[in-house]
Amino acid sequence: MAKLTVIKGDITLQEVDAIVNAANTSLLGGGGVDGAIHLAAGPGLVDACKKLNGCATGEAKITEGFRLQSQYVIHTVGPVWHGGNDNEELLLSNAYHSSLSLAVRYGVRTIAFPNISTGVYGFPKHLAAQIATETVQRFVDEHPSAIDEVRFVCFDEENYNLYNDLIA
Ligand code: AR6
Repeated sequence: MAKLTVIKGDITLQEVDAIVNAANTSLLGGGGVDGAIHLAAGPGLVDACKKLNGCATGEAKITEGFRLQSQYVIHTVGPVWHGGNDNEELLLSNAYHSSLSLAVRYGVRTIAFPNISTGVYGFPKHLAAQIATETVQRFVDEHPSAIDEVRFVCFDEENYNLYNDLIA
């Protein structure tokens, strides 16, 4: 059974099979964690992304990790928070679920997630952490031997505390 773990840190430094990027629908880079991942991976990453034809919100696509420690980057797109009546909760859950499904298809056994949508996309952090942990727990329960570790990499103290409380 997979372990769910929580750390405070930088996702670009994680030694896991795949890291997940909180991208936008163009997949051509941006700020926040997306900018950090592209910077660390080097220009090969954007070249690979250009071939993917973008990504819909809640879906996921995969590339190599280029200069990263991780073999793969899974690019997903979380929803922009518009107040909660625009299907945001389901779309955020879908982003986690799609990323995990793709990971399993590529034989990924260890995967690290950032706190998708909780930066510039404005999703309330507590609700996002609940959705993330519930979606991941349900997935690993349904795929008990597929994944060894799902690591939530929190960049800010507030998310770190929220995840620690939920995982404990
Ligand atoms: N490692 C881990 N987490 C990080 C890092 C890092 N190096 N840097 C930031 N975070 P955001 P979103 C956290 O804004 O809300 C981009 O421009 C950050 O503290 O990166 O999904 C894309 O291109 C926050 O908790 O992503 C899209 O246009 C979390 O990552 C848009 O932002 C997500 O914040 C996506 O917005």
